[in-house]
Amino acid sequence: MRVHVCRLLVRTEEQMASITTCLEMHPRDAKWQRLPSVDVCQGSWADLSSVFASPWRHGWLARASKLQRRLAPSLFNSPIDQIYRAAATASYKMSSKPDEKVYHDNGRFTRPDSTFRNFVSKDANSQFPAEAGRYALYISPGCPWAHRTLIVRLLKGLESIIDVYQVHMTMGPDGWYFSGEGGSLPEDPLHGFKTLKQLYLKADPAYTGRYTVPVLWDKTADVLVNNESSEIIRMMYTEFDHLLPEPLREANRPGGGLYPARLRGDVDALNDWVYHTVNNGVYKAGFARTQASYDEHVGALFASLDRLEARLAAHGEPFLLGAHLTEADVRLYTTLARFDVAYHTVFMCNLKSVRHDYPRLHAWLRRLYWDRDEGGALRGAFHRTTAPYIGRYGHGYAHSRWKIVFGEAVPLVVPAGPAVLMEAL
Ligand SMILES: N[C@@H](CCC(=O)N[C@@H](CS)C(=O)NCC(=O)O)C(=O)O
Repeated sequence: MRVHVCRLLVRTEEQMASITTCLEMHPRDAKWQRLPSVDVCQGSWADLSSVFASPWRHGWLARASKLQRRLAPSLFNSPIDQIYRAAATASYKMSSKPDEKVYHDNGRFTRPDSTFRNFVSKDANSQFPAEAGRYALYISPGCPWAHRTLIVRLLKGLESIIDVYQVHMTMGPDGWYFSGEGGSLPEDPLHGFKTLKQLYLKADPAYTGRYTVPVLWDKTADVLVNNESSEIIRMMYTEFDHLLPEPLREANRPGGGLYPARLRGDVDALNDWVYHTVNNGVYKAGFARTQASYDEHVGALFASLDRLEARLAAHGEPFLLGAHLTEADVRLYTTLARFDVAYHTVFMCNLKSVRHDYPRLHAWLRRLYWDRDEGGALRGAFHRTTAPYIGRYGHGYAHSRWKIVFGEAVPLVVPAGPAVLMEAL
């Protein structure tokens, strides 16, 4: 059975604004409940306002924007009585736990696991052998997870080996799309697609998860290899080394590379709590839909930033794990580069700021950001992947929060500050 959900968005009492959502769900969980949405949709303005008072409204809003045009094209620009008739035939269900596309569980932001988990290998006989020109990364430069892959691609000197295809800085109704604006390609250069969703459905027509960046695509086999940034960057360290000049190979990097055998336990341990409380912690605070969830996660976030600051103070070395850059630095960097300009303002992560309250993290951040030496050890990787976009992070996050938390039901307002995006060294 297919179940439809309708949401009416009312801007003023006089003017029925539009139906912005009619979305379809597949009841695969016995805990889902049937709720009396039909009455609401058929009803008066007073009844409509009860939709927005409903504890279920956030679930509707979260699902709404991605699916609306595909599922309800006929409801767009319809006369109001047709909308009511369509709505009267609709009903909705709400899950007590998130499915692949749902971000919230009782007001707490949850990030579903990535789905495509194959690996490129240096072994020429493997399913995905490392070859120059064979792979492409689909990215949005605003996304911190995609940003990891951009940094490592430059750190490793993989520019001529792995292509980058950029989508628009913000998502549309169907998620990421190609716009031809602000560095985005006009369309997917391999298939002519306009959205990332089309690419995911090409990879797997039965795919029901989120259409996330980054995506590592195999151009030769025309398949999606992997959409998990933490794994994509690890492939990049070692599996392409035979295609690179000697100095760029991991074995020849200072300290033994980005994920050196002697530090693996330490890198993994650090990554683990930094991921949960910092990288993803900012989202748990910024996308929280209850005060309790926000309070909990904002507290954990700043406790971890304090811990990172104390760590740098204790060892006095330039990087998180000592004298040399490791993966742990790359993973923390993409969050801290966005911190004062987006998470502090838009995500309300504002107990402290990096620039005013964390002198060592601030120095660490600025050293990475301001290193523009393309011939140096860092190859200007942090600056080149951040500076062109940092001015748009605030807008990007305001837009995401507007979609995910407010379901686009309020005007989008973007904070102006801070006036200085990254302070000088
Ligand atoms: N675990 C994934 C997370 C990727 C992710 O969540 N990317 C976000 C952008 S920052 C995305 O594409 N979201 C699309 C959506 O939720 O529809 C990774 O690290 O690669």
